[in-house]
Amino acid sequence: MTAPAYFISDVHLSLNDGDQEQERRQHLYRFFDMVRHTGGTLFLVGDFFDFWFEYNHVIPKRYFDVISHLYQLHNSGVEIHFILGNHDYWTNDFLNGPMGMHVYPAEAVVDIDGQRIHLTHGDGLLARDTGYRLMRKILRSRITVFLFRWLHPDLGITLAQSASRISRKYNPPEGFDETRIEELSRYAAARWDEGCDMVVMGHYHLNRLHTTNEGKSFLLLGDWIYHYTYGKLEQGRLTLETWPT
Ligand SMILES: [Mn+2]
Repeated sequence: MTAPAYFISDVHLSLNDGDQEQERRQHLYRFFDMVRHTGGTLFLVGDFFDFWFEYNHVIPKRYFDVISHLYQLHNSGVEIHFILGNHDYWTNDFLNGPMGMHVYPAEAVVDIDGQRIHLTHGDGLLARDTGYRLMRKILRSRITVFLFRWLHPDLGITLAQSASRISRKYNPPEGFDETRIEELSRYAAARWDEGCDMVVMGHYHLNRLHTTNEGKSFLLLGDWIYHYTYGKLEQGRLTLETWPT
């Protein structure tokens, strides 16, 4: 894995490709151009797609241009690592097959630029997420995936689109941010104790970088809906950057 390393999460690329979505994608492709220019490694830290489900013979065609940009980036020599999130967990053999991406169904620990990094999308980490963790188990179970796969893709993808719209409505109110960050920081500290230097996480749509005096870092990546933030690791130093929009 070569430096610099870039980290983005929660782009939530939509299957509804209106003007706003096209504009978001243009920002993303300009970001990809920058990564191609510097070279290095790109980490997608989950919920890159708002909905990704691979059937045995079908992938969502509304993502054709995204897929093609990712493929060009891969072909230019940039290694792409995809840590799956709660919106794009259902991969099969396409992204890590012909697309040449490294796919991680749960968290990943990687060594790059002299740093050991723990990467996780971050969903289900809070104590209050008990109900969510159960739902996640069901949604990811072999039987659910098997049954969903037998729905016609036009029906399955439409169902998933409306489910994703509903789950977006139930985001916790802003006031919880500080307590959530405190709880997530404890998770990060436990990973530091295990020997990791940096913990990088998405999901919460919060952008925050905390570095201790000992040089340990915890990065919450924000998103590409409101914040357009990304992480960059260069010469052993982790920064939180904002893409100009
Ligand atoms: Mn998420």
